[in-house]
Amino acid sequence: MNQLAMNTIRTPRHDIRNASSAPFKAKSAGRTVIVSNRVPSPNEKGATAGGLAVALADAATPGSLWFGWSGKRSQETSTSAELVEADGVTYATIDIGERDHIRYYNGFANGALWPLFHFRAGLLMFSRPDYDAYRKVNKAFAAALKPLLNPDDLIWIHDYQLMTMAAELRSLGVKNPIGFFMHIPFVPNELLDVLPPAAELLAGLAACEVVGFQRESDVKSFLGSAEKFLGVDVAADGSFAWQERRVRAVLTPIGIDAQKFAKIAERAELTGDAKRMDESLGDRALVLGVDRLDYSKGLPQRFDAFGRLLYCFPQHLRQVNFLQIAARSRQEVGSYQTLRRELDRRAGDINGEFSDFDWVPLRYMTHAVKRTAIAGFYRRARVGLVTPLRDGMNLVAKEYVAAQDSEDPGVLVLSRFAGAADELTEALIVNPFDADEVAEAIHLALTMSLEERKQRHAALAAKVNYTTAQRFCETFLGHLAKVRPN
Ligand code: GDG
Repeated sequence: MNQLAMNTIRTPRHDIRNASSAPFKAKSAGRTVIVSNRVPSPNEKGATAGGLAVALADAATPGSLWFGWSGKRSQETSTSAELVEADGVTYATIDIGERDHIRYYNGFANGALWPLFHFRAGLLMFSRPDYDAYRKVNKAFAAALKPLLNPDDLIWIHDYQLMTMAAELRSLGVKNPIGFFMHIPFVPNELLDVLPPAAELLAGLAACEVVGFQRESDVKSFLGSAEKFLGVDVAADGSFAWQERRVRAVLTPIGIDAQKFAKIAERAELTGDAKRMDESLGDRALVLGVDRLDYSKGLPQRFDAFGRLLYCFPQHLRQVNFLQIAARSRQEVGSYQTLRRELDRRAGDINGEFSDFDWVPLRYMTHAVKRTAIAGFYRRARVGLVTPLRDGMNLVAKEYVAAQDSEDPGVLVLSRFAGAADELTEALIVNPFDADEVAEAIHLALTMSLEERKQRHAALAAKVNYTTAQRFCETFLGHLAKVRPN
């Protein structure tokens, strides 16, 4: 591929002087129409577990429309939406049929796309009926959205569950600018090749004018795959011609509302949850992991690394507690059930090996915790362990940095396979497959001087305060607003 094709559009990074705090309004007369698999209920906007809903709360400004699945499974997939308005935002949702949902969501999206796009081809379960249901649901989404559209709307589709929706909208005659943002990694064409409908999925994305990614390597993989499967020529600016439009790949890493999160964390120190945590820890240091229970997050490897810490650095015995919050997700998918059993076993092994009658090193829970409590735990934690085997971005890493007390901050240990590692270079960057390397990083974090902790944290906080959720929305929609109608 043309080397210059890598020069994709980039936001100048980390200049916090230019970070605006005013709510974003796309420079277009039309509305922003957000499309995502799940639509948060209006009352819990921004409060749900899961990165996408949290980050998109900023794009759902008054006047916008948020379209997607209601969360309800019905007899059949509906093709007309129910509308609810709250705070000036219209939430439009459809129900998905029970059987379609099992095949579309558990089957193709989470049984085939999720593992493959996290570089786990060995876990991929492809079946033609699952893929047919995926196409059917994407088509139903398009059919239900079309009557709600105005000609000057900007349509912004999110994530791997909806890769063919833009193509369905085009075949219904929709001419509006369409953008797509991929929250998870994109794989090199050699890996994508194992997926039978690879070319159709790419054609689905190529029905958009703007396709956004978390990392430079994702942009590169997408463009390389477009060359291979669609036979296009990629130009120096990272764009290519496909059917009657130009498709542009852009780098728009996602972020959080760091200032708001910092305030939540500060206030959380005063809550009952924080006090209970303090009492239970005493003088011991807290090492913390917060993840959905997902094999991409590297939890078995993380448990092993903690075991290696206790074995190789016995000075930490009785001085440290590792809390892993691993909220259950996708429990209908077999590989998630297997992971849960595996973690139960490893947690038992570690606690059996190292516990004393009055000290248990590893606390492991699989139910979700309130967002405020999590913010307070981040602030209390001397070490934030974010060690996914592969992750689009990982917002937990950014939340952990935002939650710290800048006068006595904790240390982030971060996998180099998380998108966040491209930006958060002052974290202790590790290879999560190497338990000893991660154990050494935890040891270093636990023994790091206050001065070094403050230096690292100041640099990280500046970045997290720059690449915010708002800037992410602003940058992506800015690209989309520039698209000229066909
Ligand atoms: C996808 C991509 C990308 C976690 N446990 C609880 C809880 N959480 C919250 C965290 C954080 C969010 O969920 C998780 O966000 P991540 O970014 O870490 O991960 P994914 O859900 O896999 O998100 C990812 C993201 O999309 C955005 O583009 O960064 O790479 O995989 O906000 O705090 N929240 C509550 N209770 C929990 O127990 N309330």
